[in-house]
Amino acid sequence: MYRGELNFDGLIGPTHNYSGLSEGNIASFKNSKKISNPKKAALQGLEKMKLLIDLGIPQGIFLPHERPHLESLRKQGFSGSANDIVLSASKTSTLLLNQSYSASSMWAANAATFSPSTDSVDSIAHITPANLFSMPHRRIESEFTYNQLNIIFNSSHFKIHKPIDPSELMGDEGAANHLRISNNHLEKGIQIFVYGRDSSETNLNFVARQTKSASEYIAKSHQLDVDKTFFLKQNIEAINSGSFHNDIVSLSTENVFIYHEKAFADSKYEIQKIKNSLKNPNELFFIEISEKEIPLDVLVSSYLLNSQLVLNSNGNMTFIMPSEVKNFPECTKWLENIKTNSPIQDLRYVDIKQSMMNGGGPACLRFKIVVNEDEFNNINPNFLLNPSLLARLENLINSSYRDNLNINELADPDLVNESYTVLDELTQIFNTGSIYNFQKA
Ligand code: SUG
Repeated sequence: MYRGELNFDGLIGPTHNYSGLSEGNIASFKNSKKISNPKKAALQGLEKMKLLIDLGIPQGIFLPHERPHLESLRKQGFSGSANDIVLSASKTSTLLLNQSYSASSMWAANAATFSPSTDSVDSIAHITPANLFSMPHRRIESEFTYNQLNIIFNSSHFKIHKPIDPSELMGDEGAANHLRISNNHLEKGIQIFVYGRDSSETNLNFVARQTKSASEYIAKSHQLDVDKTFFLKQNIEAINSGSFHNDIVSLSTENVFIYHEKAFADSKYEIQKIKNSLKNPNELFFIEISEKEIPLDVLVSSYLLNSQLVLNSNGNMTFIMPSEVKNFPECTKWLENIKTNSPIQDLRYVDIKQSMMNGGGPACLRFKIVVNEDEFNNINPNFLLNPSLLARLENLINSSYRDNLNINELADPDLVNESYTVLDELTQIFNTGSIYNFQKA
């Protein structure tokens, strides 16, 4: 019997690489063309999942998506066998090939938006897969995400919506732009949707991925109480400093909400509006980080707030940060004080460098949900990590993932088979039957 927070991390796939595909994501550009280590990446991801289990929080897993995604290459006119497609794409468009090979589904915070049953008028948990319109290599994730969510979550207790029809006006990036604050996980809370641009704003000179209309659409279809739903705009300065998703400059868990003073447009006014809506705002911890304490660019470079804040079995909170944070004295100084003025009492660091080099911190790697006992019992148990599943996954990764992958090797036809063999084994381990296109052909 379990109730509370549960995270689904994206298992890092065998084609993890650095292609520099994400405009506005500083790490992705900086590390473009570097040699990746898919084996290390996947093991680092599993280590983080293990930590959550050690803290008493069950851990779920999303399977990697089918990469290369030949379907998208076929839509671009490539035809023939898998080998033919990869070879001709490598000769005429490495960009299209690289997009079809991205392991970006690992960043599960972008998989979907979740609203717990306590917040919705119809008392059912709602999940909307993100359409990830703004980045071509990510746009191809939504279809498989939708299918996978339907395999994991029983429709008796979870309403899985279709992804919003993708368009310039309706860009949706999932939970990375969504916050929830409540006295405790299972009490009715408030939800904050953070968007980068109003749908009428086009031709901006920065990449604002989430649109207000998409956020409004989700709030409505999740049947949220309008008095408890807020729409905040990202501050342009934050986006331009590299906060392409809001979860790099703010985070929330239960009654703790931490944000940089420059995270939101009209921040003082908007935060006050949220406080005014609460019965007892003093019971909540609104922790603002000032520019003086930690300059915005330092916050973005350190990924301090792209961390997981979780309630541990001692009843206080554990802050799980990327180890890179230790390199920033402003952050370590700020952390020295946090224990005295918040429920955060335990600081942990994880080594997820392989993901960080593509701009994905601890919070990016997970899709967070909160469930009651009944809902927990309606989640497919094959997708929950336990010691034997962990051992099988470690075994597979150690025996079948490459130690290094240069982006030129994406043109190697052997990699197609290698990747599909791993995915095929995963479907056996998770007992899903045939879920990938190459298994259905
Ligand atoms: O969408 N990186 C991801 C990182 C996602 C981070 N997620 C959150 N903040 N929640 C992105 O920019 C890099 C892929 C490449 O360059 O090959 C990438 O897609």
